[in-house]
Amino acid sequence: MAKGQIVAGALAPHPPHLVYAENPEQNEPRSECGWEVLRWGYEKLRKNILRLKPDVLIIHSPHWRTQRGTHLIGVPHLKSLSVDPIFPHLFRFHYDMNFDVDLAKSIHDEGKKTGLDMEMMMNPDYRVDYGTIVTAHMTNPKWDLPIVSISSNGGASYFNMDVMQAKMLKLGKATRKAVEASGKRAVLLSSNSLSHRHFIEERELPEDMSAEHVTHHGQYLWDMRMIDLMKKGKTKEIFDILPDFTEQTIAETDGGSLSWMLSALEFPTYPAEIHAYGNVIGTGNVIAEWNHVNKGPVDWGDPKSKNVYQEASQ
Ligand code: 2X7
Ligand code: FE2
Repeated sequence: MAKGQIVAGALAPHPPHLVYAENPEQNEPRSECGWEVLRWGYEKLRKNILRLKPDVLIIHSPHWRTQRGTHLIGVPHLKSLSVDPIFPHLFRFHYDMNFDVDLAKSIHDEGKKTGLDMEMMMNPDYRVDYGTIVTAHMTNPKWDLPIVSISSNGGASYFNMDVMQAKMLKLGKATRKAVEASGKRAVLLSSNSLSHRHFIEERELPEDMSAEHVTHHGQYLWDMRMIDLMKKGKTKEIFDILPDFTEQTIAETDGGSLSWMLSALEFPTYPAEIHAYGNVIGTGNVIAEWNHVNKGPVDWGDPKSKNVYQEASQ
């Protein structure tokens, strides 16, 4: 069996507004439009990573928070209704999802070997969190790839960010080992926004884009600093400033999704491709891709980029 590989990683945020604005048949509420820049960014991300012919999407979500340890969905199929607790008028999504339980179990086993507290989630009536669903839908609206769903862990609030980061370093390594042993091509998705100060009131029409902007300039500066580091390939520096960033922007990076992904990608030093930046109810969101086969943004005029995709189709 050929060695498996992580073909890409992406920062793939999950504001339910993006699904609402797309009007897929699975979501009950209807919208007129909204948050186009981010939605067009997802279109570009999708095009690039699906062309890499992945076998599986691995999603780490801050909205599945397990206080003790890391859990992975261990049942092959789940179908139900997901309602966003804060935006139930935007997100009532009928999901029907398949999970790659073999790969989830291998990540679980590899994590255990490194001393992490790991658990397989075996409840057949479990309700999947909206973070995982939004990221999965926006990345692959055809839903034709299985998912590995990984919980985030409460280490940052029980202890501190350093404890959480140390755990995510290990979880990233465990994920990489498991993917390599699986023979599969995996895309890693870190499901989180950047700056996370919400407005506390919503416009009557949620998709009224004349009201959408970052909560305040200080938050914007933090977002731009993070994006600049992504573009320069300085992912170790991102990891190092994450505790400060998280505190100053009350970001959901305290859940560890971004730290996990950067560790699994072995802290890329090549530039990420920034597909979009945009605000959702005041929060900052970036769609960023680390093309791990091309080792940098895809340039369609460059034969090296084309080869990456040709190899994937063979
Ligand atoms: O969970 C979220 C989020 N991360 C960002 C914006 C709006 C809603 O929900
Ligand atoms: Fe969130």
